[in-house]
Amino acid sequence: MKQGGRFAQRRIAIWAASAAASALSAAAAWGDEPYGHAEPGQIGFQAPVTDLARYLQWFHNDILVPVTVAISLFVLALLVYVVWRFHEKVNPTPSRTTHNAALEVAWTILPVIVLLFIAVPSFRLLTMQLTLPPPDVTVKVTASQWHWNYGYPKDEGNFAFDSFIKDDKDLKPENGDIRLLSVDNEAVVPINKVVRLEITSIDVIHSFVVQSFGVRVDAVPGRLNETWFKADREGIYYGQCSKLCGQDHAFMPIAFRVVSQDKYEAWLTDAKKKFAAAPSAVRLAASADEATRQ
Ligand SMILES: [Cu+2]
Repeated sequence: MKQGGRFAQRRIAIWAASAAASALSAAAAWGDEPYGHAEPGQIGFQAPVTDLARYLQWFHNDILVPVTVAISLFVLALLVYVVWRFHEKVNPTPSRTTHNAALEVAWTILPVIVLLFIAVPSFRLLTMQLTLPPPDVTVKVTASQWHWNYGYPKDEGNFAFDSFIKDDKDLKPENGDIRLLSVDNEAVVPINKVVRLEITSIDVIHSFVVQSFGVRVDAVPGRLNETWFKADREGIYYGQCSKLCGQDHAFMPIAFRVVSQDKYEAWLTDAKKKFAAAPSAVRLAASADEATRQ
């Protein structure tokens, strides 16, 4: 019995020590999130590079998390108090009260106030997401099993290209390649410009997510969804398909490179030549689909 008790004590001590250590390392990593991709052990968001993502992260970190923690602690405190104050020895004859008007009004009104408090920034965020400013650049994003296709419409060059995950053997870490995120062809957009994304799919539902932009939109076959971002930092920003779409769901990363206007124009000139004649799996899949229908 004593032996078992000592083991249990030791286990609790080890558990507490490891919990404290992981909390400390998480606290140390907090506020130091990398741009554009996640790192092992990270618990916060990836660093934001659009006003929308900054607002979204403020809403989560400074409103939702504190409200959730406060309510959880309040309910926990009530439970602990009830267990301690009303257990059989302390309170042998229980009260037979079934109603308390003041208490009932309070537990109705207080949650309403909490919800209103959350609703104001929440609706502001929704408005920001859904109100599209006049776009400078439009990119058509088409999802398919299991890669992305990026199309730049007529006024930008009228070309489209596929973007596939890089095989492990093709990775060049010295060039900043990241396993499971780097792709053969990145989408390139200019800095400080409103980029409109038109998002669709040619087979099943996928989901386009780039955390640093604060963008998350489903790619639905037969439907054109729209979103936007305006990145204010150059760099490469990764995302992943976030809707279970089949066996290679985890292997269709999204990669957007944000560059200066000059570099963007230079890329456009090259890309027009490179991709104008290149076969596109999206076009191939579409024609195969037509063939089966005939
Ligand atoms: Cu997918």
